[in-house]
Amino acid sequence: MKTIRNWIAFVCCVLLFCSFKPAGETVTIILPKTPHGRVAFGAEKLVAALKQTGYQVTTVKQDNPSLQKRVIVISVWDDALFKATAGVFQINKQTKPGKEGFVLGAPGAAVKKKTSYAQFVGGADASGTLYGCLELADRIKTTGKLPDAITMIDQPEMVLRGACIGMQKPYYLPGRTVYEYPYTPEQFPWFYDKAHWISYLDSLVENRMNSLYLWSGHPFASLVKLKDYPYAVEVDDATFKKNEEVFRFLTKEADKRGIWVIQMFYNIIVSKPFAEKHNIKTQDRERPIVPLIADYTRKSIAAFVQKYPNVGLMVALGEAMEGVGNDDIEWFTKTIIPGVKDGLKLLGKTEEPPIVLRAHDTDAPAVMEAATPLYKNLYTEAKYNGEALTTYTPRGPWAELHRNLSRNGTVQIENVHILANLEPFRYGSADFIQKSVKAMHDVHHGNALHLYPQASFWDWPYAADSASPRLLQIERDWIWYKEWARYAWNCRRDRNQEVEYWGGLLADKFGTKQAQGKNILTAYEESGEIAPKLLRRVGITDGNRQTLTLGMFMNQLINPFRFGLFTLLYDSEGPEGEMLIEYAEKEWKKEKHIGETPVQVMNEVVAHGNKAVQAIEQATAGITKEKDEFLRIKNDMYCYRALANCFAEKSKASLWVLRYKYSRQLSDLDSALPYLRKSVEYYRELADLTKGTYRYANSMQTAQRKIPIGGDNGKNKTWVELLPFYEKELSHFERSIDSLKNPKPVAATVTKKPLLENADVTVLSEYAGNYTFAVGQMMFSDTMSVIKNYAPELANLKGYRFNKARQIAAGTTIRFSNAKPVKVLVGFFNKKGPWLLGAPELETNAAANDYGQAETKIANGVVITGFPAVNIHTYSFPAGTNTLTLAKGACMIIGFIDSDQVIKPYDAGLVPGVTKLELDWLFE
Ligand code: ADA
Repeated sequence: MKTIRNWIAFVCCVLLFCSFKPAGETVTIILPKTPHGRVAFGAEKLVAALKQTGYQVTTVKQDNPSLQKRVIVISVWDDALFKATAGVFQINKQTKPGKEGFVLGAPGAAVKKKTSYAQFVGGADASGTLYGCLELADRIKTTGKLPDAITMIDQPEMVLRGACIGMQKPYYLPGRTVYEYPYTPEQFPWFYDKAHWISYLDSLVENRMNSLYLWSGHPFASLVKLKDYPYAVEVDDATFKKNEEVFRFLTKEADKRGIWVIQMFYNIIVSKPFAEKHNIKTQDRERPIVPLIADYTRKSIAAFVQKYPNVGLMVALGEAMEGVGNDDIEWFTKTIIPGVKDGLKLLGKTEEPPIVLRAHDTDAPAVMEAATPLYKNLYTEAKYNGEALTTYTPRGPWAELHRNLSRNGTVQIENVHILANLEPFRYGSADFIQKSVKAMHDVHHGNALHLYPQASFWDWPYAADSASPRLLQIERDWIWYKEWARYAWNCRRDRNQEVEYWGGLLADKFGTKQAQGKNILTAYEESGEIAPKLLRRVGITDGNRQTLTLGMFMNQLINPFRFGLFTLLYDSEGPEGEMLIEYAEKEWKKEKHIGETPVQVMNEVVAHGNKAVQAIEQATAGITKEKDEFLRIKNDMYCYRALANCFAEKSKASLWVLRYKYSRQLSDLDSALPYLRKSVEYYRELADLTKGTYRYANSMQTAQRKIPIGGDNGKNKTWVELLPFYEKELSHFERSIDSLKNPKPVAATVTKKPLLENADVTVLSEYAGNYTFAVGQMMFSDTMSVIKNYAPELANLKGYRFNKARQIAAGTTIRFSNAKPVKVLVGFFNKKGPWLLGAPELETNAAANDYGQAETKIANGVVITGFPAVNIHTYSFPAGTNTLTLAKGACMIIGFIDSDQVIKPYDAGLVPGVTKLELDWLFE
């Protein structure tokens, strides 16, 4: 790192303009006799820039050139051409730049006399030479002329600078589940479009990106055939051939541009035909490692490495495999690494291709410890701010994990994952992004970037705009890619110059003046603070379980724990500060506030929204190019303002409602009402602004989306669809206040919950007896803990007792048959502990809602001596014979109920020592 910075500090640039007119001037490009593909590609780009500017260009390939004419010598350090010419160009051979670096050199006096122009491009390696050519080409394009002389040395700061594409869809395919998308022309027509690839790869290289990640659950059955498992292939022969051809084309074209293709896959997923043949599930988190699947996976990897030796692999050890414990280590060290080594043996090679280990849903430091003695070329990767962009001041345990990986691995890659809080509006804050990249280095100690699309990850290559024909992400979100890439190359750039730089680019794009370009940048930077600040202060999760721009319900603001608050968001992914509930409590108790408060954030986001709108308005008059796109940016700024205002009003309403919890004064609820009304007005504005301009807010359109509301079957993805819910919430609140003011004989306050009744099931597997819900009952056969308190509606249920030690060692399985659909009530202890089973968590397990189990149905519903309080979730099963398999760890099987018994989610509040007033009924 330090060396890189020193090198960058070396960068020195002298730019003098030529006096002659380019038209008709001839320039000779001298290339090595047998140039590397990347060098030839760089030269092509340089030639194109020269021709575009009016030069006549001749290209020669020779290692010992005469330098009589106007020449540009292009070489790689230490090649014959370099040796023959470096001296003439006064290149100090000792000052070789680092990996991917380059030198642009001006001639010494002797050559200067003979030629009115000469220039030298020398790269530390082929990629460096390519980047040197691109640098020169950019300067020609900007000034319209060949610069007379440039001396410059430069190299990237981050060693990997990559973007990713999801081979995934917004919906599940019939009969399949998350991540399972075979590579076919029906699903991914763009994958077979070579022109699309070329323009994408060109945009990557233009941004000096050097890696491209393809994300898929199980790519192997679309790309390799195995002798032992011929039936595993899941595409027809013609498609298989096309896939081979496209993959080869892609890797070749990428390589030319200095881009390394990396195929990502999830574990343990098998192909659908493989699963059908063996009568197993395609993925099953609770399934232990079985020899058949291990063998199939190992052979798939070996065949892949053999066939595509220049493709790297990226592995998610979690998802579809339990996230912690020895299985991950076993799988990585005994299946994946051996698979890669087998492939190398088949190839007769010893040079190890890189393997990137994702820290997602696994104990990556432990896996690295076990794997490094076995394999040298390992990288690690972890999400920068979860599946969102929330801060450039990361901290806490998540930052510590990054530093740990950076200490112990080779290179730690910072993953800007799905931007669940930015979807779908445009994002272009150079300031936020530059600061984030600095934090990646300085706080996380990362030295590589893996960048997701700004929005619509699941809908590649399209953006969410309603525009027709559909907008392409790489075109719409050009500034997103450019900003990250520019700072991945070098984040230590002077801010004032950066404002000029981006202002200039924007002015150019929209055919306006520099001042207006800067206004557009201001609009991006002001709006760019809104979503990060909102999510980190009032959000439920950093995961794509929440779509922030669709808003939030009152209960999510005033009772976030009921919705499975993901605490990392608060302790790692933002500055220290307070949640609404904490702020309200402190206000009531007159305690000192700490750090960033929600009130402060709400004032700030409103100001950001106003400034963004003001800045974009100031830019409007001068726009002469790309007017439609400018109007879309403008609309996004108005959307952001409406969103910020809506959240601000709703937060004010929440604070009054939370005050009521302590004061019990109805006047506090009265005070909340106008704010809630105002928030609905702003939401209506947002719905109007997005009607006809956006197809959707979120691109993952499945039941995995939970906040503000379930996204089952592609529903609830637009603001127009959501508005009635918010209107209903408001009228419900109005009625609730009325009923409190005019109590009827039975006040419409907290209604008594109906008793839950046992469903008719026959349990076929072993368990250790039943218990009833009564104080003093034991729910584990090997532990003396007893029930201390429970939600009254559980009173009739028959619980199933298990041996806790066995649950911890082997998990919990219960097989049963039922004539009618049922739900199993499972209790999860609401604190994390090494031997406690964690509740289903969509942040780390995309299949965590397959049985409808993600949401807590009754929070704090049972209290047991010596244990944290219990949150109750339900798993739904159809009629028939079923098995519920839970991972290792202690949990409670509370009973079976008929599917049609509805449990309206709420917090029973049986937490010892906490004053509780149920407020949720006010809004739903
Ligand atoms: C979560 C998220 C998925 C995916 C995954 C991952 O499960 O819901 O959409 O992003 O993480 O691979 O990190």
